[in-house]
Amino acid sequence: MPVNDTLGPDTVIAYIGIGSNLDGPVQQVEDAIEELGHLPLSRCELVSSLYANPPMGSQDQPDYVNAVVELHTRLQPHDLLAELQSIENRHDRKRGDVQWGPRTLDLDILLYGKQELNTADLRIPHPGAHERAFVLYPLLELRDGLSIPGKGEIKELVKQVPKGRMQRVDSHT
Ligand code: A4P
Ligand code: MG
Repeated sequence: MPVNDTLGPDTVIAYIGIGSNLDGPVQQVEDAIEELGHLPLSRCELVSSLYANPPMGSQDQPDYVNAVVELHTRLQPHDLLAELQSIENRHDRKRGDVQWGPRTLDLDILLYGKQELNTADLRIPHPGAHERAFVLYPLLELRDGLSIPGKGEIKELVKQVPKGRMQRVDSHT
């Protein structure tokens, strides 16, 4: 599973889902992409388009902007999670008690190589990845041959998940 990369022989290809629906979501997502590029032992290899889409969960919140990044990394999964949470905190992320409530920035580890992990604070693949349009379509844009371990090929999974009102947004850069 680890690939031989300029970062070193134990590099893993991970996919990070980015979401925001508060305080200037396009800018939040663009800033997060920039910050992901500066993570230790990591390189941001590919970035999907930004997509605007209706909220999953309570409809009483603004639309989301979502994107996915391919990150080559030598960080172990829990170290990567800690780095993502510190980026979220820098974006003034408030953890409310409403499930799937609005947020300035959410960073999820969608895939970490082909690894499957089920611990109290980290589940990989992300448990919602295979059924969410805002995850599957950006992943498909990045790599058309990808699979979600335990779930199947993304190009097959998208057949069950309509795009709905999801649309690309122009980024500022
Ligand atoms: N955690 C477990 N596995 C992971 C993983 N693979 N990646 C734990 C990241 N974190 C993971 O996350 C709660 C806990 O999940 C973390 O402490 C971590 O240990 P959180 O970010 O604090 O809370 P959350 O994001 O509200 O929880 P949850 O249930 O993971 O929500 P989701 O699945 O992230 O969904 N609608 C649209 N259109 N677009 C969105 O991006 N996002 C959500 C949140 C709701 N609706 C949305 C979107
Ligand atoms: Mg999350």
